[in-house]
Parts: sequence; structure tokens; C-alpha cells
Amino acid sequence: MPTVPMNNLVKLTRHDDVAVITIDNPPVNALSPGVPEAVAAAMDEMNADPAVTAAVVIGAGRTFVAGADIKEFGKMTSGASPRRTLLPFLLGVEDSRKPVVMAIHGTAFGGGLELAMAGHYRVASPSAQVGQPEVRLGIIPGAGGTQRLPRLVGVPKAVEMCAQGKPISAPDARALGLIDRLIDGDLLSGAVAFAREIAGQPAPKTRERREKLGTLVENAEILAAARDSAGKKQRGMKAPLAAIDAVEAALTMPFEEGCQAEQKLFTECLFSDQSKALIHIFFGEREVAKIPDVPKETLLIPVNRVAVVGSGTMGGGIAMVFANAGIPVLLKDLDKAALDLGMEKIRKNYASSVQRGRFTQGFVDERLKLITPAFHYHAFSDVDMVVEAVFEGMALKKSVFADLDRACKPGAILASNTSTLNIDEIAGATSRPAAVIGTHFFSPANVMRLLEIVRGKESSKEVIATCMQLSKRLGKIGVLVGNCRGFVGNRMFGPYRREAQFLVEEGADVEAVDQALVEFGSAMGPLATGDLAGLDVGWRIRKEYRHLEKPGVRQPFAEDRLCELGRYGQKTLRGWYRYDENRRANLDPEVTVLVRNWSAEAEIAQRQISAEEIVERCIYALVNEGARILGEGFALRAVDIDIIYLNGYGFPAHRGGPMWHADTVGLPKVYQRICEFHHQHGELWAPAPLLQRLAESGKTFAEFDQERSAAGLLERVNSA
Ligand code: T1G
Repeated sequence: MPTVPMNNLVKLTRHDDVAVITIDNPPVNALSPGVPEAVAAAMDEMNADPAVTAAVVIGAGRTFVAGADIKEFGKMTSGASPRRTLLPFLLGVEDSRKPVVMAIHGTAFGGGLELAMAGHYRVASPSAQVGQPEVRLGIIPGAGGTQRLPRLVGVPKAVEMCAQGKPISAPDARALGLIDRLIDGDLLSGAVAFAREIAGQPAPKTRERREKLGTLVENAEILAAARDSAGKKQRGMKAPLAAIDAVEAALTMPFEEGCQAEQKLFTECLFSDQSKALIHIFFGEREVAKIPDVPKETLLIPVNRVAVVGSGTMGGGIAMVFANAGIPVLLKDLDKAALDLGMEKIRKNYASSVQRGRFTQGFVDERLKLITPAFHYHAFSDVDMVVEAVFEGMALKKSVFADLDRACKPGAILASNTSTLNIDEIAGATSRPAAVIGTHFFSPANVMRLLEIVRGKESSKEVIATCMQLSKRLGKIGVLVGNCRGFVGNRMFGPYRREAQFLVEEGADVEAVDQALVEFGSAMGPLATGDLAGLDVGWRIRKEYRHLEKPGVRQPFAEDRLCELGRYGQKTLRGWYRYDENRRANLDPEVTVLVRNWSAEAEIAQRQISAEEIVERCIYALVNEGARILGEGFALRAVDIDIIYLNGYGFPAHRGGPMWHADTVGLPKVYQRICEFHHQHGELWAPAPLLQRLAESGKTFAEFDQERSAAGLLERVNSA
């Protein structure tokens, strides 16, 4: 069978009377420049070949086409768009004189599904996934997807897929009529056989189909409900609403006009700050996995059996994370009562996951079998890894690590879930500091995606590489950070919540502070977040570190005073807010009176504070501390900080993270504002040297990352 390379990205092969066009553009067969052109050339070739009756388009390697090439978006100027290249190309595929069968394995996402829908038939491996995830990049399908998809699956499903961006499985797509046949076994031979079956039959053009569309009136409720849901669940994001508008155009306009309407909406989204921020995050989530001095080929330690010490809220959640990934886990606590309580909480958590439809009962039963309560360290002798999640006290952690050092086999990874304590000091309690590392999960551990992996001075590259890889296996996003107090996330969170307290002490209302950040896009305001986590957690840590506070430097007092009154937040149903039995927050006028009195005692002048200042004080406090951390080398890249804040602290994704947000505002403006705060509020606002340097040189944090990475200056994170 002759193979005709159209270029180095696409090959044309003949299987007797069926032409096979193979897209081979690793790693994900994106429709990079050269791919559409070569596929079109192959189409022309096969249409011109009298011996060919039909064609199959398939992807080489692990997937069909995962979309347009996102790397190209940054190069686009307002005139250009996928439509200019992809839509005529897809019309060409659809207008092929001979039927074209799209053979899908892995993923057909974005432009990949649009290509598949321009084909006349689609077959797929049962494990394949198809979807229009563009809204996750702050854009919408831009090559006819919002016009072809409703024609194949109906408006309700098309709106859901385009507005939410969630992929669907091949069997579900088969049930919807999007896929014509599922192929078990070898996809290519199954697709060629299918092509032979349909050769000679009329080739249905998706754009001409209307039987599943219905009318605007019939779909009015669906569209309204989708807009309402997008407004709530994707609050502040423009693309989901644009996607709904585009699908609606399929009901009111002929195909070509519908594509023009889609094009207009696509271009508005593509050149928006939101899309730039979300594309920054897309590549950032992949960049954080790259550790400069820990090469890809570093030996990984097999992790097939683990143990967790401490069955409290964090320990229980961490045990569930491992069990959910199919890894057997021992869960140890001091005594039966504590373990019974811990296991009860785990069972309750699983029960609510089943209720919410996240897991099936069968899945949960299997997972629970993987969690084994343990009273002694005896059983630890053959575990590959231990995560310690006991109370946040150095003395206790050191004694646990000394026990683990005695109980665990050589080569086992000893990890601590500490959120603030010095990893090197903990490692010092063992004879094997190279095996010690921080794995800081976020509460609730079985839900939050972030895993801060804390590198100690001695942590070995094998241990680091293993934990980075393991985070993916656990469905987490692992970010490597240095060993400074509070690491990256919590170290920045301190100044952020400090400013929130200061603002209330200076006269802002509790709800005004939280509302300003919620309108900025945060999942929850800083004060309500404190109530959720428990105000006493920070209070205990502040008391433990009181001796480190600089004399004469203003410190917030409001939360300490609330804690002295037993107001720990949700857990005591009173904190900044008052909570009912369903943990719903209610304003508490008593708090306003308390804080006003305390401020009067502290002679803090009261003033009107704008929502703009509230946001600037809180967010720029994050940015300034982030710049300090970056300058000190406790984070590898600014984007690592952004990924931490999106996945661990509810920072709005469409703003790209605190560092990207600062770049979007403009570092000179951010720096100038911080200098004003420094002047007004003193030393706590001293600008970070790196921020000053970048602002004065007209550079951004993103450029700082690029330059350091390009110059090979990305060193190992600082372990203090
Ligand atoms: N363009 C360019 N690079 C891409 C890419 C894409 N579409 N998808 C992945 N990569 C890179 C990625 O950066 C990484 O690079 C490598 O491939 C492996 O990816 C016209 C306008 C397919 C599920 O949104 O969801 O089509 O880090 O680590 O975990 O309407 O990649 O190795 O250098 O993620 O196995 C719509 C995006 C585009 C899908 C595979 N498509 N990709 O996951 O590997 S917009 C998407 C994914 C569009 C049209 C519109 C995932 C994946 P590096 P990976 P993975």
C-alpha cells in the first residue's frame, strides 16, 4: 500500500478501495498550520482517484485531533481566526464527492470535533471522548461547531456541551447519534470496513440537516435555563454566554450566516483578557509539572501501598484521595475511638458523594475496602509512602517522624501534610532526610485539586519526581514549592487576610469586604473563608509566632479578639458571620459593634472605603508577597503561583491568577499603588524588590518567567 506524505504532518494511504488520511502531529494532532492544508490536498487526491470509493480520516498516536493549535492563538491579530482557515477547509471535507468517515480514538476536542462533524460519518473506540471545551480557554467553537453540533445532537445537548465545555464519552455520543458506530478492537480496520459498507451511499452533509434543531420557541426554555446556569456556575465568564448565543443562531439563521455570527462572538472572546488568562492557565497547568533540575527520566519510586497518620478531617480526606485512585491505604490514629470517628467521617463523605451522583455505591464500596484502620506502626513495614496528617505542632510531628523512621522500610517516602512548619526541621527527626518531603493537601482534601509539594534541603530527586507524578495519578495538580514559612499559598494568604481585617478595622463593613472580592470573581470573600477554615487555626499559629512579630508594626487584632470570645467561625456557628444549622451565613450586627469599639480603643480612624480599594488592598497584598516569594526563589515561576491560587484558594480562573492579573492591570500601576499603600500603611507594604525591578523596566511576571526559562536560569526552588 503506497504511502503518500502530503507533508510531514499528514499521510495518505490506500487500503484497496478505501483511502486512509492519517494526521500525525504529535503530541495531540492539533490542527497546526500545515495540517488542514495537507488533509485538503489528500482529500483532493483521493477524490480524483477512480479506484477509491470512500475515505477514512484518523489520528496517529494516542488521539484523534485535540483541536486547533492553541499555541497559534497568541500570534493571531484581530483579522485572523480559525474561520479563515478551518471553515473553508471543513466545507471542503463536507463537500467531498466520496463519503468521509472520521475514526476517533483518544479525544476529538474543539476543532477536532468540528472536523469530525464535517465528515459524513463518525466511528469511535468506546474509550474515546468528544467535546467542545473551548469555553475553558475563554473562547467558543470557531469553525462551525456551534452550528453543526445542534444539527447532530439537538439544541439542549449542544448548548450544554458548548457552554460548559465538558466532554462526553463515545457511548453517550453514540446514543445521541453523534457517533454512527462504536468499534471494539482495531479502530482503523473497523473504520475501513465501515467505509466500505457506506461507500456509494449518499453522503449526508451535517450542515444541511435540521431534523434535530426544532424552533426558537421550542428551545426558549432550554436557552433561558442555560443562560441562568452559566450566570451562576460560571459567574463572570463571558464565553459560556457567547456559546449559548452562537448555538441559538443555528435556530434563527441559515448555516453560513450562523457561522458568521459564531465568528463574531469567537473573535470577541479570543481577544478578551479572559481568554488570555485562561490560555495562560491551560499552558501553566502543564508548565508546573516541569522541574528544571529533576529531569523527566528521573527514576520513580513505585507507590502501590500507602499509609496516612492521623484520621482527622485532613487525614481522612487524604486517605480517600489514595483510595479513589485505587491505592490501598492504612489509616492510623492513636486509639479505636479516634479511628472509629475518622472512618465514620469518611463513610459520611462517601455517602454524600453518592447522593450528589459523583460516585456510584459500587465504586464507594470498592474504595472503602481499600482503607484499613491501623493502631500500630507494625503494618507500616511494607508501605511505599506515608503521609503524616497529625495536629499542626512541631514537637508532635517530629515524634511521629522518628516513629516512621523506625517503622518504614528503606526507600519509603515520608511526607508531611504540614501547612506551615519547617520541612527540614521535621526531616531532622529522621535518619533519612532525603526521603522526607511536604505534601500539603487543601481542605477538603478529597475535593480540592491543589497539592503543594514542599522541597526540603535534602529531598531527593526521585522523591520529588515521584510525588509530582503521583499528584496526577491522584487527580491533583502538583506544584513544587520551597520550604519557607507557609510555603507559597499560605504565606501569600496571610497578607491577603491581614488586609481584609485591616479594612474592617478602618471602617469597612464585613459584607462589603467579602462582596467586593466576590464581585472580583473569588469563590468566597476573605472573611467568610476564615469562618469556613476556622478563625482559631490562624489564631493558634499567630500565638505560636507572636515572638517573631516586629515591634511597632501594625498587626490585625479583630480575629484574635473574635476568637477570645469563642467566635471561631462556622464550627462555633459564630465568627465574622452568624450561621444557622445549615451553615448558612447571616450578617451579625454584634460584630460590627465589637470591631468599632476595638478600633476606637486602638484609635484607628474610621472612613468610607470603596470596593475598588478593598480589592486592590487584598489582591495587591497577594501580588506583593508573591513577588517576594518569586524573588527569593521559593516558587519556580510566577505561573506556579497562579496555578496554586486557582486550585487552592478559589482565585477566579478568568483573571488568570494573582500574578497574571497584575500583569493585565500593568505592573507600573500595581507598583505605584503599592507605594501609596506603603506610604499610608507603613512597612507591611514595602514593595517587593522584584516587583519594583519589573515595573521600572516595563517588564511583566510572564516575561520574567519566559526569560529565566529561556536562559536556563530556572534553578531549584529555594529550601531556605
Ligand atoms: N494546541 C496546542 N498544544 C496542545 C493542545 C492544543 N489544542 N492540546 C494539548 N497541547 C499540548 C500541551 O500543551 C502539552 O504540551 C501536550 O500537548 C500534551 O498535552 C477552532 C478554536 C487533549 C485532553 O481545548 O485538553 O479548537 O506541555 O499534557 O494530559 O473551534 O491536552 O508537553 O509541551 O494536556 O494527555 C480546543 C486541549 C482548542 C483541548 C490531552 N481543544 N487539550 O491531555 O496531555 S480551541 C482543547 C487538552 C479550538 C476551534 C477552537 C489535553 C488533552 P507540553 P497534555 P494529556
